[in-house]
Amino acid sequence: MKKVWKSSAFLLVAATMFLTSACGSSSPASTSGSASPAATKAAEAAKPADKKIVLGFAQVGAESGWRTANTKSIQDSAKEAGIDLKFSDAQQKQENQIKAIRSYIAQKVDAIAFSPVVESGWDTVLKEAKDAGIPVVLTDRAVDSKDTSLYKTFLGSDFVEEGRNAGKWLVEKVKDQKGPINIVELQGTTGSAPAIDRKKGFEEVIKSNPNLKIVKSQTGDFTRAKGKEVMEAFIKSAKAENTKMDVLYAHNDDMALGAIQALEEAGIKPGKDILVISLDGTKDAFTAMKDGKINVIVECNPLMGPQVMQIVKDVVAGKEVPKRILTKEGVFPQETAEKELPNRQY
Ligand code: GZL
Repeated sequence: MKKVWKSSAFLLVAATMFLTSACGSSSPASTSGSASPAATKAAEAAKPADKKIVLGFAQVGAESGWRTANTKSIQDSAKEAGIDLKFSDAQQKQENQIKAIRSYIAQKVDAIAFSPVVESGWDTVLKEAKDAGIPVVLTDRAVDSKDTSLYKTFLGSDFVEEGRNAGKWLVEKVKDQKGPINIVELQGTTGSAPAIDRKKGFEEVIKSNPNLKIVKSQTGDFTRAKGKEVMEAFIKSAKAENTKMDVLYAHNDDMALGAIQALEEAGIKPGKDILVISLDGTKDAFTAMKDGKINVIVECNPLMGPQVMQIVKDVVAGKEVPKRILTKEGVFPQETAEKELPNRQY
């Protein structure tokens, strides 16, 4: 009975919309011809229970172990939730993500979710989605839009706190050590929220110890290959300048693992000759930490698929969701590696 009620309500709302638009439109281009957002929302809310939600997801790329795990979590959870997922991989290019969002709008999906590769440059396309009455969910990374009505919520980690946690571990670790203590930093993708905020949080904490100084800092674009390449350049220039490198702060595991390869090839023992701090918490990084090559991992949880799907169902049903939803994560020093490794799911 409920289903019949649902579908007749749906027809009633749709009929109203049709009549409104037919009466209102002087030309197909005129905005008065489109149903009001309220009518769209009402129609969505009356979506027959058996009609599958269609979600368009624009993923950053496949640049790291973290991203691969995040993609799997999104895809598995959509299947589990009975949501029809349209998925795109932007190969870390903003223009590809914008293209994908525009195609989801054209396909009139029920909702759009994406992890913005960089913070800026989203207002225009998010406004197009809003004007089309399609709710947008930010996952993993934030945008710097001033207009927060352009998205329903941002579900992701607090990257500044992750940076602070990395800094706190280091300040404690070297509190009795004489200076100078030189830090080299492998930053994530330039302009991305995690790169900006992990740097910000780390610097905020280490300034409490004047012995700690970031002497080299460059992006490794969150990839293993680039992390190795940049670390090779750091090693070369440190040798030429005769400066020591005491700490590596890598914004993700893949860059840390690439850097570890470069260090070992140069005869430098990672985790011993140079402290290694990494973020994410992938299995490969925990294995390296168990082998003594990483000193601490600050976790960043990619397994947000179930939460994303629940949020999508809520926003399509017209329910209010919190503007900011935090993912939960921990800090794992080297001595926890052996015990924690079997628990790692990504
Ligand atoms: C963080 C995520 C970052 C990971 C990297 O939430 O955006 O992007 O730390 C990934 O491994 O490439």
